[in-house]
Amino acid sequence: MAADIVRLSYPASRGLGEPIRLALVASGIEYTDNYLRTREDMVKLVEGGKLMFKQVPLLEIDGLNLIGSEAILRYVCRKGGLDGKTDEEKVKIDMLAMGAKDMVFQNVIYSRFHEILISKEKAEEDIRTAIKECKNRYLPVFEKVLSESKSGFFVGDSLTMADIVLFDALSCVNEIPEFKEIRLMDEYPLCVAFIDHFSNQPRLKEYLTSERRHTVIDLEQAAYASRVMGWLPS
Ligand SMILES: N[C@@H](CCC(=O)N[C@@H](CS)C(=O)NCC(=O)O)C(=O)O
Repeated sequence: MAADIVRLSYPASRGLGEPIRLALVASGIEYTDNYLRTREDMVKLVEGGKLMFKQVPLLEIDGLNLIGSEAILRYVCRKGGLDGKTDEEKVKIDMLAMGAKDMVFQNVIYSRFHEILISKEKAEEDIRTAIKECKNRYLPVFEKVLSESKSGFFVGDSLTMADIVLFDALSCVNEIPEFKEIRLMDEYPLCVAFIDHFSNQPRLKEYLTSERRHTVIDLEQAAYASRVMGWLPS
């Protein structure tokens, strides 16, 4: 592959790939998606030797094979100048990004996989926990940080990695049917306004309204990703 080609290998879903896609778009870095559609695609990639721990996402960029979603995201954000201007900004970005990721991955996104791989009861328990955690631990904090922001962004006066990971997490919470049903986000108007603010940023607006933007995870996507990863038989 030519050294100037940037290519992201991941299933055709948001997952751990989406913040990387958003960071590439926000940084103005052109890339192609190498969607893993089948188990064979994943096995071929593993056998190709580019995946340090036999896991995706993989970003091929600058002649490097980058793995680890957080390492990749930081690399892209550094290239795009989205990594904060001072040490204080950088550590705030990391802290907020960690909270945002914990909010959605531990219970919300895993619930879809648990429904397929474990049971519906486990998935329902995940969602109950997720609602409690969102209300008691995460969303009030994000709302407060935004109430103190003069720029409309989470850290400093311009878009950073914190906004990318927060957007990924908040848009997931905003779109998940169980959360919509109880109108969870109505209690956090600044978080809702942030989703809109982020969606209207240059370059991101075009991406988010294009067919390249995947829908929020559902059971069908979880089953597809599970087959690609080998957690379910093909
Ligand atoms: N810590 C890694 C986790 C990556 C990961 O679990 N990737 C999954 C897909 S979402 C995978 O490739 N699983 C295949 C396997 O574990 O064999 C990261 O953040 O990139």
